[in-house]
Amino acid sequence: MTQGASRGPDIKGRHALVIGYGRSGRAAASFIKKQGGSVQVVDRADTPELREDLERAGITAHLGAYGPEDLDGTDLVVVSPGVAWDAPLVETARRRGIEVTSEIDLFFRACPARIAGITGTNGKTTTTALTTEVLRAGGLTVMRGGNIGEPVLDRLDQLGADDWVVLELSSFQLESIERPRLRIGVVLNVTPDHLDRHKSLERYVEIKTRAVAFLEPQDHAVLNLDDPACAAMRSATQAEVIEFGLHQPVSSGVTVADGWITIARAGQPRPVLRTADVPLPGEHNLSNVMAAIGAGQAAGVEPEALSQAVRHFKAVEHRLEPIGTYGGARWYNDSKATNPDSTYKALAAFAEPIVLIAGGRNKGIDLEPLAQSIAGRVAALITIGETGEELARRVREAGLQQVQRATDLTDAVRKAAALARPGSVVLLSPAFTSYDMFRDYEDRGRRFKATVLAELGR
Ligand code: UMA
Repeated sequence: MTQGASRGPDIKGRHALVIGYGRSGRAAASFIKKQGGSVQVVDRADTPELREDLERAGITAHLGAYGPEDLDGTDLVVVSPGVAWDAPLVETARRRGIEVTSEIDLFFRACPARIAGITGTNGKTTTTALTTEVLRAGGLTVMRGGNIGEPVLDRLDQLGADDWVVLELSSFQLESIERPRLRIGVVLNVTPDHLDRHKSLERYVEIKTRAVAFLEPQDHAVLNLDDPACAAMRSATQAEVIEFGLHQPVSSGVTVADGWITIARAGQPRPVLRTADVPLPGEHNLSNVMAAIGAGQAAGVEPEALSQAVRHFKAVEHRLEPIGTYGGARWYNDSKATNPDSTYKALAAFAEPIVLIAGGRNKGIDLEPLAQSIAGRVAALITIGETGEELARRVREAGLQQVQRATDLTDAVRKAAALARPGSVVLLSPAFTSYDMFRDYEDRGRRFKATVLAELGR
C-alpha cells in the first residue's frame, strides 16, 4: 500500500460533532483532527473508561445525554452506525442546515482505491473475510474493514489507486453513504432484520439495494439468485451481473454441479474447487464461498488462486466457530446469530442431534416461526436472556418437551452439558441481539467460550 498524501473532503477548519464514541466514532474523530478540523463528542454513555479515552485523545465531550444545544458552533455532524440516521439530534442538525455525514460516508468521498462492498442480512462477515483472502491470493493489495469491526477512515492515508478495499457494509452504514459507488457490490440475502430501526422490510430492502444501485456499467454486481430479493436487484443496477446460486439455474456466474463449484461466463462452466474441500459447514457457507468466488472473478482472480484461498480459509470468530469436543459432543459458538434467519442456517448446517442455546433481546421479530423451526429440529433447547421465558413457552407449545430456562450463561452451559450426548452438537446460536446481557455479540461469544472452557475444559 502506498503512503498517500492526506486527502479527502475539506475538513480543515471545520467544527465537527461526533455522535457516539465507539469504534467508528473514534476513527472519525482521529481523522478529522488529523485533517485540521476540531472535534467534540457526545455519547449517551458516561463511563470512567470513556472519560479517560477522551481525555487521552484531548477531545471535549458531553457524556450521558445530549440535545440540540450540543449543535451550537458545529458545522459537521458525524453519526455513528449505532445511532439512528433519523435520531432527534440528527434531524435537528439537518433542519438547522448542518451537514450530516458518517465515518463510512467520509471514507467513500475520499477513498482513492477500488472498493468491493459486501452486504446482506447474514454471512457478511464470513464473505468479507473470504473475499479479502480471495483477492489477496490473486496478488492484489487489499485493506479489509467496515462492519467487520475494523474502521477504515483512520487508515485512508495507507491507500493508493491500485489497491482494493473489501468492506463489510451494514444497512446502518449503507443508509448513511451519500453515493455508495462500489466496483464490486455483493448482496448475499435479505430477510427481516433491524426492523426496529428501519421500520419496514421495504425500506430495509431499499437500503440493501443501494449496494448495487450506484454501480456503473464497467462494475460488477454479485447477486444470489436463491434469494428472491437479491435476484430482483438485477434490474436495479447498470453493472454486469455475476449470479450465484445452488437452487436456481445460473447462466453467468457461480454454481455447483456434480460436486464442484463452477464458474460460467459466456461459455462452458469451469470447475474451481470441490464442494467437499470447502472448510466451512453448511449450505449457507457454500453460498458465501460462491459469492466470494464471484467477487474474485470480477476482480480478475484466476480459478487456481480462488480455489487456494477458499481451501485455506479458517472460520471467523463467533460464526459457527468450533470450540472443542467435550464428552463426545462438539461445541460451537455462533454468537453472531443475532436474528432467527442466521439461527435457521446454523441449525441446517448439522446433521447431528442439536442442543441449542438461544435467546436475547428481540428487535421486533415474531417468535412463532422461530419456535416452530426450533421444535422441529433440535433435541433440546436452553433459553437465555429477555426473550428466554417466551421463547421457552412457545417452543414447548410447538411440541418440544426438552426445554429449559437458564438463569445465566454458566447455568446454560451446565444445563447443555447435562443434556448433550456423545455425537451431538451443542450450539450457541441465540437468534436475538446480546444487549440484554452483554456488551455486544463478541462479548457474548467470548464469555460463552470462556465459560465452556472453565466448566468442561479440564
Ligand atoms: N451511542 C449513542 N447514542 C445512540 C447509540 C449509541 O451515544 O443512540 C453510543 C454508545 O454509547 C457507544 C457508541 O455510540 O459509546 C457506539 O457506537 P456504535 O453503536 O455505532 O458502535 P461502534 O463501536 O462505533 O461500531 C460500529 C458498528 N456498530 C453498529 O452498527 C451497532 C460495528 O458493527 C462496526 O463493526 C464498527 O462501527 C466499525 O465499522 C457491529 C454491529 O453490531 C459489529 N453491526 C450490526 C450488525 O452487524 O448487525 C449492524
